[in-house]
Amino acid sequence: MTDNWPYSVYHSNEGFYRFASEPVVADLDRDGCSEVIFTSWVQKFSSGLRLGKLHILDCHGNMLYEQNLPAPKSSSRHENGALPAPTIADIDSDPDYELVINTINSGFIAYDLPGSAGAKIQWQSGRNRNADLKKKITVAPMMHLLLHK
Ligand SMILES: [Ca+2]
Ligand SMILES: [Ca+2]
Repeated sequence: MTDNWPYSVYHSNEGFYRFASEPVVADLDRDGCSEVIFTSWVQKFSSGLRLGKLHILDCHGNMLYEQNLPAPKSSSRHENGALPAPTIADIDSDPDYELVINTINSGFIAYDLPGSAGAKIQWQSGRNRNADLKKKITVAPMMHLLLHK
């Protein structure tokens, strides 16, 4: 299969700029070709509605899935999107993983990742901590920053 890297989220026919978040990586269906999962956000607008998307690419940079993120919660906002990397985690204890996304104008959202129960998670979040999930995480340095601001 032909590689489609670099993958561009900007398409001039949309008429506005679209930017991409950091990615996470997982072979969701364990076919040996890892999926690259990220979100996008859009140029600010004063009217109309422009939405960022959830993007899932295959290991060759071909789009497998794209879906608009929700509309802004406030009617005074005209755009939505997500800047940080999504996080892959099982948040409801069903067999499949979910994708948790921090959006600009609609809060935290979560999507099911159907059929992902046996997924091979390679890069789980923006601060990838899945190298050893059983290992205790130390947050002391960040706590220090927060407490002594
Ligand atoms: Ca795959
Ligand atoms: Ca789940």
